[in-house]
Amino acid sequence: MRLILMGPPGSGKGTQAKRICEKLGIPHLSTGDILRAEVKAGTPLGSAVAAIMAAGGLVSDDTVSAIVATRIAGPEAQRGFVLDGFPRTISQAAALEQALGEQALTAVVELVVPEEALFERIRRRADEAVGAGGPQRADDNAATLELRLRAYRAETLSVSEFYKDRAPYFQVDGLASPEDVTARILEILKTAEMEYS
Ligand code: B4P
Repeated sequence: MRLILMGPPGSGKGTQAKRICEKLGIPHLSTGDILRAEVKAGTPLGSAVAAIMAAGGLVSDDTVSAIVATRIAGPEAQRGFVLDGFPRTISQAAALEQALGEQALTAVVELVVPEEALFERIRRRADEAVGAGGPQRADDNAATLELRLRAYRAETLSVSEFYKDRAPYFQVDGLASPEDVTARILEILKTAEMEYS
């Protein structure tokens, strides 16, 4: 099972990837989570990317592509994986294709959520983090979300087009409840596995 979850920032990729991975027992490869862990640990990589992430920009293709290539070659990814937040550019998609070699993608699922709803979700997540007494994500505010959306429109929208004729590609209404979105993705995976394996 090799799934790519796509969608704009705040569309629920992380939320859904966690649920699907728990259900299927496969690793959740989130480039955002991996990079945030590097920032938190104060590694050289974390120090190099912290400002880019806080400003809503994209980390370099070479950096994220190398991280993903190492993870998908690892033993824990041999049964499959869910990629969340990668690829975000055509160059990353080409690097992934190379890293996968003969291994086909089971499905590429795009979560569709209108921009007004994204602002509301990010505001809620920031409020919840503060309410729980924890730190709020450096990029969870309206001004930075606007920049993340700009990066999404400029770089990532074309990745959807890239996959439409290269892999089983599906769009899912990301405005539905988290439970309904998960159910729809699982249904897609079941059909895709039967049709394309
Ligand atoms: P990411 O960590 O990938 O963050 P994201 O796209 O903003 O969020 P996601 O879509 O996962 O939202 P979530 O489920 O949490 O990236 C952060 C940064 O890392 C990037 O800006 C970039 O700098 C860097 N980066 C990462 N990958 C990179 C790459 N490949 N190349 C270059 N740079 C890279 O959901 C958001 C909120 O909505 C949550 O609060 C959740 O509770 C709520 N929600 C989710 N589903 C819902 C639903 N169905 N209904 C109502 N609310 C819902």
